[in-house]
Amino acid sequence: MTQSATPQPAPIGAPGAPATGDGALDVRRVSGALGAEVRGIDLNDITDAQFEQVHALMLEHLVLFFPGQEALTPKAHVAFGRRFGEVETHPFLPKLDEHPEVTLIESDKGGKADEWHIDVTFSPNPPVASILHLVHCPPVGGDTMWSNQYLAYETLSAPFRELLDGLTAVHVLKAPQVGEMSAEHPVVRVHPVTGRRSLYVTRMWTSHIPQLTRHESDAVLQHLFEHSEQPRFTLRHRWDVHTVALWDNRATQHVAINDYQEYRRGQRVTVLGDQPAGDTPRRPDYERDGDERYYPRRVNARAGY
Ligand SMILES: O=C(O)CCC(=O)C(=O)O
Repeated sequence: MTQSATPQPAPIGAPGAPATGDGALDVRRVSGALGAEVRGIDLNDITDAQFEQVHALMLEHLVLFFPGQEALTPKAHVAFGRRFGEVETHPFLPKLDEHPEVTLIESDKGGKADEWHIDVTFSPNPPVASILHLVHCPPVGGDTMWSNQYLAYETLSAPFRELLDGLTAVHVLKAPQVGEMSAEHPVVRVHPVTGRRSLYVTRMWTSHIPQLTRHESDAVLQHLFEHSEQPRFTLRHRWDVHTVALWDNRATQHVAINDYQEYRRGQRVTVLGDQPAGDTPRRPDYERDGDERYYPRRVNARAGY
């Protein structure tokens, strides 16, 4: 398994606040699978105690929505991200001139992330979290869905989980700006703070499982994609410009629904990553004998979310 030598940032500290709705924060779950709306906080000016609560809530609900944040400044957006760790300056997606840590996701520039994905898994250190502010919404449509990858893993049968626990997967980006990037991660990731296991493969980036034959890998991945995208694991968020979303990229996938024609613009701050941990692969890579049938089937040419 290819591993990066990049030093690991310390995991974000264990939650220091109650996980549900006390203090000044008003917390309401938004679906049975994941997600909560959090009121009573101004992201332009959050206290350390509020950050601790928000962090604990993110670990519990995986996706948080903060209504009433239309006045969020890019500076405060970046500062909020920095509370979780180092923030990314994206290597090639468009950014705000004054704040290069704010990545722009604009529909008229190809910014439609309309396939299920976990952010940037083609990197050895994928982001731990992202914070997205839709500053321009279409009148209708352009919703975003998230899926709970703990649930996706926990609802598989025990023998299948046991097989997956000992496998890795290769994630590939092919983009004109950077050529090809790839990374290998456990198929089942162990969250560095909660210790829970989640499925860590994704339709947009995962190419193959090197310990299996190509045909086995294709079949297993196709099943895992379909399994993890089931409505029962998801929430669907209808945007307005007042709401900011924060998600834990280690235990969720998401997709932006491409059902609109009008301009849509998101501003995203991304918190840089850790190296996904999981079990050591129990088998070596499958011997491919140079047979082209066994080469990875899926190589993507996408924007690089
Ligand atoms: O545009 C959206 O709703 C989601 C964007 C996205 O997929 C991302 O920021 O990774």
